[in-house]
Amino acid sequence: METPWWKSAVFYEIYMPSFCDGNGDGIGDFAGIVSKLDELQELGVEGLWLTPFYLSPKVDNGYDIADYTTIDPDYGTMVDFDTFIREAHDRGFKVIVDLVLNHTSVEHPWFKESRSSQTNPKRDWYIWKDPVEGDVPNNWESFFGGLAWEYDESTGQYYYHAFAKEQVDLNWANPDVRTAMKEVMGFWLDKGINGFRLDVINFLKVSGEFLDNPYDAAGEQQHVHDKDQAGILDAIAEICAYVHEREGAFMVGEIGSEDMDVLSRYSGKGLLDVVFNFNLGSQETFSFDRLYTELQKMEEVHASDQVPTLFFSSHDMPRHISRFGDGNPELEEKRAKLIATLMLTAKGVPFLYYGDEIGMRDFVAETIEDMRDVQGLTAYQLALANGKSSEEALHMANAKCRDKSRTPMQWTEEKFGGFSDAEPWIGMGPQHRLLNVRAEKQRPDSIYQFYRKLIALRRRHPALYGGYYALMERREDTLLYVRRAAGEEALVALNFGAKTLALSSGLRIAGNPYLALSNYRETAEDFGSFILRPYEAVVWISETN
Ligand code: ISL
Ligand code: CA
Repeated sequence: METPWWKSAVFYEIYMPSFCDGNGDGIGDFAGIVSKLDELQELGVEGLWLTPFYLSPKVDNGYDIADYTTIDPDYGTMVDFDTFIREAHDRGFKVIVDLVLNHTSVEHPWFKESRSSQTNPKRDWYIWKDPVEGDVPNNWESFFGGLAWEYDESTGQYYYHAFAKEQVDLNWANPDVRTAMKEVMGFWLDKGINGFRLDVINFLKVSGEFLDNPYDAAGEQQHVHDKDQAGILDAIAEICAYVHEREGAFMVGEIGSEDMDVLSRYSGKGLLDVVFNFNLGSQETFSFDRLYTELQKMEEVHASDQVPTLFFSSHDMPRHISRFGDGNPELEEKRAKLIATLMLTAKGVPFLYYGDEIGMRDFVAETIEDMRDVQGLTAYQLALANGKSSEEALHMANAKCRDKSRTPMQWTEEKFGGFSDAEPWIGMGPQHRLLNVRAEKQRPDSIYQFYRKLIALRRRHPALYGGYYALMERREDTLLYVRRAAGEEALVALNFGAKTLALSSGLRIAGNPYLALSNYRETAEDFGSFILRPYEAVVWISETN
């Protein structure tokens, strides 16, 4: 059987409103993306993941869909979408679209019908419950803060929402919901897309008993009854069977779980192709021990037919360069290149987040008026309701706010970064006049140039994406692994520590290895006496026949 395309692809996440504005209204769109496809080709990525672009009131930037088969006018028209797909395919890209199957917007016609009366045929498409002793049905909390139940005056029941109250959870126990969603998936597959990124796919089912969730010692609610429920795999298998009928269609599921055993249930034969594992890349500050432990767990748990995912930033996470940063730009760049090398050469499917290739830094809202994210704004309102001052509330909101990594892509040193001629919908990221594609193309040792070289190297060497992988060992804060494919072997050494290490003793690689990549300018090219300087990343490759 031919190896599926996604096993060798480098994916690139495009956050729709922030990539490129083609019509000058300050919001990214399809025309803008089309104008940057040559740039993406130059970078070398192959898979494009687009965040939701469907009709939406955008309470949660499109993760609240009001019509699954209409393009939101902010992003263009269906003609613009078709043009994008054609232009992307012409350049050899594969496109995956982000689909939110767990919930719809309150403005979706299905929900409007559902809420119109208790006897409406679509009532059961959502999760409605009677009040219990005049109050909410149980203690389930929303992931954005506050309770997950909203009372509907006109019909006297509560509806369930795992996220914002404008994002209503569908009832996946109802077979009509499944059928409707399969039709939606078929619609986009017919349009020529190559797969789906499935939002919060482990949330599709909630416990039918609606028991209260427990709390941990710190008073945090444990989501025991509202995700990863019995029967969830049947629902996922049903949609996977439907999608996989199409040649080469790829499915990546977003699963938020710290438990690798839970995670690994969702992918494999008849299920999702891969799932996002947040545990590797989402640490708040950098810890080599934690990184090493997570890589080991990934090795142990993933069965041979399972492929992990590798990512360190996304539209829900602060950027890793800021998160792991210490204010020293030179070290931050070195560490970003280390992370890049790990993402692109360890075992797994890499997902690069737009802007990470130029070292874009996090944005922090200075006033509440600058804040856009519903999670941040909800935290602000809850803090005020709890008697906090507006200053304290802003501080607490910023801790939750996901705007940090959602600022406009920085193409040039211009006022709005070459993203738009008009004021963008969200503030510009820090230092955008310095950190931009144009400037980084001119600097030979920029993060951008490093990514470009790394991606090209990976494309030339199957050992770096396929075949054998062994997490060898750690020496101090250095990570070592070997990769092997027919006719070639690679050794990757990543020094996440500040100490210089002499490494040659005891390290073995077949053939005559040559230095294929380093994040230092001058590196000794003799494997026999090889030394790893602070924060150095190197890739040695040798031909073995
Ligand atoms: O559930 C979590 C942890 O167990 C969360 O981290 C959750 O996985 C995450 O918030 C889900 O994100 C996705 O769905 C949201 C949307 O706001 C995000 O942007 C999206 O990536 C609701 O659709
Ligand atoms: Ca626009």
